[in-house]
Amino acid sequence: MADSQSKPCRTILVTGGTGLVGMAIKEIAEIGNQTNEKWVFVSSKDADLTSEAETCALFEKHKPTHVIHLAAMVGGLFSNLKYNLDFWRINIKINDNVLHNAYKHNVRKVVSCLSTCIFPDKTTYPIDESMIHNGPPHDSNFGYAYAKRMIDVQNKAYHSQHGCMFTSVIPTNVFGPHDNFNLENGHVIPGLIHKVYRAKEDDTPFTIWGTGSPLRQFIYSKDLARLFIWVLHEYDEVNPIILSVGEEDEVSIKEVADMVVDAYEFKGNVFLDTSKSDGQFKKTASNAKLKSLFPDFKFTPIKQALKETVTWFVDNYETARK
Ligand code: NAP
Ligand code: GFB
Repeated sequence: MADSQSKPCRTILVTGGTGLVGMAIKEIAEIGNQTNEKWVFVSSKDADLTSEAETCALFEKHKPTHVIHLAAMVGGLFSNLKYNLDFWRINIKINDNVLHNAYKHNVRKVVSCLSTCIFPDKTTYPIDESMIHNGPPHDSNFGYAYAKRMIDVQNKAYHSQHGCMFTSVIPTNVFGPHDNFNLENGHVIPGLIHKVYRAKEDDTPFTIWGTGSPLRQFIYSKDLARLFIWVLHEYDEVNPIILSVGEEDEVSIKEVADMVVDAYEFKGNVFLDTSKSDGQFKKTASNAKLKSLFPDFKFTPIKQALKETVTWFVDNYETARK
């Protein structure tokens, strides 16, 4: 953070700065405490980024030299199944407004956020960075996936036409404090954490949706935050980089549900509701590029990260997004 004595030589604007990933970056950036950096975390209350005029005014106000672009319409499987059109339209508008204003305001570097769900559904595994545009994404989230893919197209176009350093990262499923724990539109881990909380409180069974067999690589928001800051400082390619735990750390939905049960020491009944969709079976990603560039990075073990997230949810139950 910049103190009042020294003039920061970098102003880093974080769009989506109040969400799961933004709050984790805020925490890690504060620990890093670099005096030549001023961090500005914004939400839709500061500017509705679907509006070109509000986006432009935000850039005029803060004059960022760097942008971490997180703002998006975000949701879990069941929200994506219902709102593919909204995911497409809202995210396309936000991304175009942010990237074009970064260009117009001479931003030196933008790091945007994609997701491993944007890769082709019919593919070989593990998926790597070269495969983004190789075929249609899973049908459940085609609106979100194509909107995110277009960030990569747009980054390449700004680079080829104007020489801009606009890049992107591709995280797997994220979880941690400040997540969206809403059961209708949130992701699986916050959903499981919320459902076990309720089952324990009400002495009712805990129900996992789907068969529990799909596989996922989960990344803790605080690990993702460390990697985002490393990308901002050290990674200078327009092509994206996958930010993921290794293939060996992929777990099934049932396994992660069992870990949540253990974190709560929940002793009640557990059911699978197989009438609910499983979504994409897997999207196993390779972290070989990350490991080659940042070999010493250590991921938090998933059980420890889940325990910390459960503790945060219980401690912040009244105010958590749910
Ligand atoms: P989140 O917790 O839902 O936060 C979304 C953020 O975007 C909030 O700060 C929100 O502000 C802001 N936002 C939404 N619509 C906006 C608008 N029209 N104008 C301005 N700001 C707006 O999401 P997240 O999980 O942190 O996701 C961050 C990024 O990571 C996204 O780009 C997402 O696609 C990507 N990602 C997430 C996951 C995951 O599992 N969560 C996985 C891979 C990639 P308000 O609070 O004011 O609405
Ligand atoms: O995190 P999630 O919603 O999304 O996980 P995806 C869905 C998987 O978890 C499915 C099972 O297999 C569900 O059947 N599941 C079990 C649950 N219980 C629950 C629950 O309580 N809530 C939820 N949500 N699922 C999303 C994409 O895919 O991944 C988005 O749709 C986004 O676009 C995100 O990119 C990272 O991993 O399937």
